[in-house]
Amino acid sequence: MVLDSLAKSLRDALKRINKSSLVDDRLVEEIVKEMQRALLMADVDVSLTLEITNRVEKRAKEEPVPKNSNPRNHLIKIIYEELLRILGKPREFHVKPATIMLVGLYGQGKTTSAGKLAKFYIKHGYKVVLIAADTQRLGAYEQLEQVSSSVGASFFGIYGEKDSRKVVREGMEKYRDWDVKIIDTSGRNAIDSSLTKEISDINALVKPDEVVLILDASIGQAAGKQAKAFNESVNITGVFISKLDGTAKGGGALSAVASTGAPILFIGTGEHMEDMEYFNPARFLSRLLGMGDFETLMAAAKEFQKELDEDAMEKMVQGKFTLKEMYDVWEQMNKPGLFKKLFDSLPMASGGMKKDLDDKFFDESEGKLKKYKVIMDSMTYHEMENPDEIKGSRVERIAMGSGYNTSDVKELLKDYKRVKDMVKNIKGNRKILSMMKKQFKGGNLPEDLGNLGQ
Ligand SMILES: Nc1nc2c(ncn2[C@@H]2O[C@H](COP(=O)(O)OP(=O)(O)OP(=O)(O)O)[C@@H](O)[C@H]2O)c(=O)[nH]1
Ligand SMILES: [Mg+2]
Repeated sequence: MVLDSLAKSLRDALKRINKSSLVDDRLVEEIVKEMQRALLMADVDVSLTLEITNRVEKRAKEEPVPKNSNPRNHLIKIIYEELLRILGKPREFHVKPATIMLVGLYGQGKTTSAGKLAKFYIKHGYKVVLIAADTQRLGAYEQLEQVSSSVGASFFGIYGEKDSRKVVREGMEKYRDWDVKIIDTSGRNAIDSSLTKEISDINALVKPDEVVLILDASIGQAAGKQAKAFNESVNITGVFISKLDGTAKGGGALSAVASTGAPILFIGTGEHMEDMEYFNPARFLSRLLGMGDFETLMAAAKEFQKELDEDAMEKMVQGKFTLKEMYDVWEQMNKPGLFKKLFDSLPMASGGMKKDLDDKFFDESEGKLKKYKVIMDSMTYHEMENPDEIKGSRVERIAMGSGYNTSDVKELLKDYKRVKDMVKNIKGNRKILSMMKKQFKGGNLPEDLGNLGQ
């Protein structure tokens, strides 16, 4: 995960709050000190760090605890809200046909991010072309061509052409009917008049829907100055912070950019083409803190309540949990991710159980659920009720009947066993069960958290 050490310190602080029997001034002061240390280590600006932590301290000491909360949750809520302030406001972003110009200094990750964006749009079903407007750097043409082919996007460039405007003009004309056009422009060592002119010219030529500035997270707070300078000369619509995976300074980059008012649209979390995320401050922070995703949780809890009757959770854990039950629950929720969302929402209580379930298990996509359904459809009723009997030739028969491999059938059985163990765990733990039920009713969640994001 990105910002590992910041995440760890903040999580430790929250754990400490959760474990303490009393929330008093001393605890608040210690937590505030810990936060200061963690934020400064992550390169967050000193005065911003002090501003945030002073507010935490003041609010924690002065604000009365609301009736529907308790001192511990209230302190956590204050920390969450104050940290959220430093990540800025999310910008609404719709995935739709668009012309996107990427700008930035040398080596910030423009070309790589162009590929990631292309892949992102292709996944959404759009036809994408990448236009090689970096006519300055040797090898830029080949690099973008290679990136395009690796993500399955079209590529346009004029080999050896020095005039980027010409390339862009011809590319835009030739790929007029393409849904998404991404223009990879050339960098410079610093923002100078030649760069500003080149970008302004292309801007005037194509009138892009988005001008996205790419910033390398490892430059830390300096990202803020760059964002400001680019914004003054070319009017950027959003920022893509790349390489957040490889630096402890990410907190500095994120907070400094956010403080300029330029919205952070995406973050790059690795060298591979799928290592990109849409940036939502609330979601990012919740994940960083290991709190589960409050926003998603609120939505998921509502859905869950709608789909399952009040005691369904209890029924699920009390009755016999066979493949049939698992199928029904999945069928009812019809969203494989929901289970993880709900589970993630129980940060502290479920720690022990969570370690049994790695991310891979939860990474079940729609595809996996569909696959499992098809496989289960090839089982007899007896097999669904007695999954332990599915062995040897039965596995082969089910695989044949479903059109999948025996390894897929075995994978399903393995996942079933893990869910079953987890359910058994919940069953044996009344405290967790009642907490889960409470969470779904929203009782334990600060009510206004759902509105903090968008
Ligand atoms: N770990 C990591 N590496 C990244 C990420 N994004 C880009 N890189 C790496 O950063 C280096 C520079 O990336 P480019 O995409 O070539 O940067 P650029 O801005 O196009 O560079 P110029 O065209 O030379 O100005 C490459 O080695 C990329 O693999 C990221 O999110 N994580
Ligand atoms: Mg490049």
